[in-house]
Amino acid sequence: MRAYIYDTEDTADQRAPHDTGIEKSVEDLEKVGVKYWRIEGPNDIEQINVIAKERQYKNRDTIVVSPEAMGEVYEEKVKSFFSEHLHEDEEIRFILDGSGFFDVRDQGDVWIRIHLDKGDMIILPAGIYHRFTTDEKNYIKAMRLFKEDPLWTPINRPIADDNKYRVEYVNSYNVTA
Ligand code: KMT
Ligand code: NI
Repeated sequence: MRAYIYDTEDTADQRAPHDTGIEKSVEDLEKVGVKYWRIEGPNDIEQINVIAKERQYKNRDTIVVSPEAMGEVYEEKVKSFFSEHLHEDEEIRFILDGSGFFDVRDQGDVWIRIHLDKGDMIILPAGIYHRFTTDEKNYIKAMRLFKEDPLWTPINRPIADDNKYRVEYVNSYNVTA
């Protein structure tokens, strides 16, 4: 995992690093409610099972985002994952293989780019604005865990600004936007 401020001036493809070189720490991520774990070794799935049980995740699936797995809809899918949105429930991902970027808004509405690869696990809190993209390797395999079905649907910005989960999030994390 590596997190840094995303360079919005850089007009390269969304999958390019957009790296300002300004580093962000795990503590910086915690300040906006993002949780991060490194889960390695032969009992990785058992560790996931413990977290899933504690946090009451009932369902899970595995998604592969790549041109090989998705065929001609790959580019379209990657663009849709990159539209800024929130969820009414946590978004939890465990990276099984490959790599990709989760971008999250900080308290001042600045994009933090989080590069994840195999063994990284992340939880984005309900109500945080974020987006996802593969990186230039165009391959990620991830486990997605779900609590409740409808709460997992993406709600795009700015429609979500008045959403009660957004308002709760803004109030709990001192977010200005
Ligand atoms: C998301 O939330 O955008 C996704 O699930 C994308 C695939 S998970 C790496
Ligand atoms: Ni999402």
